[in-house]
Amino acid sequence: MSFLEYAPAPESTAILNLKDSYGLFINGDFVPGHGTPFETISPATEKRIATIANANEKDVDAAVAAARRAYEKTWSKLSGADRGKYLFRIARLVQERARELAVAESLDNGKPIKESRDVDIPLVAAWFFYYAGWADKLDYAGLGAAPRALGVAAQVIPWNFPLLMLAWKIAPALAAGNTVVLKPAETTPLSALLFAEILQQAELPAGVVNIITGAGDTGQALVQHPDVNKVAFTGSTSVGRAIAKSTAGSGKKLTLELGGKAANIVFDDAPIDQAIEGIVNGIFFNQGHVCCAGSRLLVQENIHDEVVDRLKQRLSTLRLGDPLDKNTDIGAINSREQLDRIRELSDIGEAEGAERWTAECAIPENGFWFAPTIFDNVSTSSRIAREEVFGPVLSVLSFRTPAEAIAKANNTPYGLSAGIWSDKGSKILAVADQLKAGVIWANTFNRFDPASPFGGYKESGYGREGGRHGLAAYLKTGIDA
Ligand code: TAP
Repeated sequence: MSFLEYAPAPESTAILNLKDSYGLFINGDFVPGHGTPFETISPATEKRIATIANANEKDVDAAVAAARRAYEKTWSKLSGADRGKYLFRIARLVQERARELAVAESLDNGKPIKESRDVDIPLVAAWFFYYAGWADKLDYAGLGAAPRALGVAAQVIPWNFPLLMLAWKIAPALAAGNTVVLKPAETTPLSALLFAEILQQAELPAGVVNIITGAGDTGQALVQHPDVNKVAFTGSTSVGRAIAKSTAGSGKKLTLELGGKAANIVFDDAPIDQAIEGIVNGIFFNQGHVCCAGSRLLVQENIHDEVVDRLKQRLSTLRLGDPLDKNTDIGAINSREQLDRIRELSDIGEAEGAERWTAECAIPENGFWFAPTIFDNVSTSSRIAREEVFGPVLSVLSFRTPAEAIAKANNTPYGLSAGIWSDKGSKILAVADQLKAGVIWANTFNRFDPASPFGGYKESGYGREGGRHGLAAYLKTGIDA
């Protein structure tokens, strides 16, 4: 089969006005860090983008102290309506600078520009607009009478949706009246630093949000700091477990958004065309670097061959390459470390007997890349069926009856999300009722909305982000008081 050739359609980076080096954003200003600075690179080219300050314990102390001062002197004194005005202002500035933020995100993270432009950044603005609306209505959120802010929130986020995870953390924290110290991931600090410039533009009072860059030890110093009241973490289950241990008994309120191994269940009465698109979106969106990715396809046995054949055809049309090209479907893997992990788990999958198929595509010379891959006939005990690959790799398993599909879907230590594809509403509801997952999509996948709570069961963590449930994580409510 031959395909139309696309001309390159690269998004210009001229809109970016990047500095050569960035300091830590503490108390409203960029200041030097006391740790050894590091470089952030483009994963698509391995070229340096900027030098980034590294926060050590002294810097973490300064950031927490700034957040504490701002909490006591300004932020807790403002009315909800006034806090809301700042959040609306931030949301509008994100919209105004959307193109610039999308280019920065794709450059630093490696995700396709069409995703950062059409999904990440619009959702960032939506999250700030949504929580701006709640800031003066906390008494009516159904969380008990007169809920109160907790104080200083320590927030640590991963690299897969850098600015969106920042919005999920900062917007509800500020709406609820808390101040914040946030640490972005080491490999993707850029959009958080541009966001700090937006906070200056919005004239947010100094110290209300502080952004400190660094690696895992900076995150560890932040979450263990004795003067934080709340810890919010998104990342791997192993780090989440360590944080749960270190905060136990400290009185800090904790929410953990961890990994997942979602089942995407396709019944034989499903609309197949839509299901194929949904499976592709479920696992190949953002190179599969998605905690709620539909990484385990459970397909009913009598349509297994048709679905797998059509998936292979569809994957052969995906375009892998320059994240800044508007035609790109699959961008770069975020880091060499992550690429090594995807390769290792894929090799294990093959060694354990699953049938490996990889879409044919040209891999660029520099940068970190992994072509879309399917493993068929995967056994439930195989490591690629149990562990999070966090890459563009789909494991296919089959089932005969709804009961078998449910048992296989729930056979995982995780419980973040799931998908069901069927023509019958009653079947969808009956199956959804028995799946142990925080979010269940029906005849769609990977849909996000600020009004809808998101979070997991079991090793996927606890607490919810989004919706009024997301506010509860940042408030002392009747239950806690
Ligand atoms: P992690 O290695 O856990 O890193 C997450 C963040 O924690 C990063 O900022 C990291 O800093 C920092 N960190 C590392 N060690 C720490 C420690 N001991 N104490 C405090 N902070 C520490 O995860 P990752 O590899 O970046 O992200 C991938 C994982 O996140 C996947 O498992 C994915 O499923 C999960 N994830 C979950 C969700 C939700 S909503 N459930 C969303 C996105 C991602 P450095 O990056 O600088 O090392």
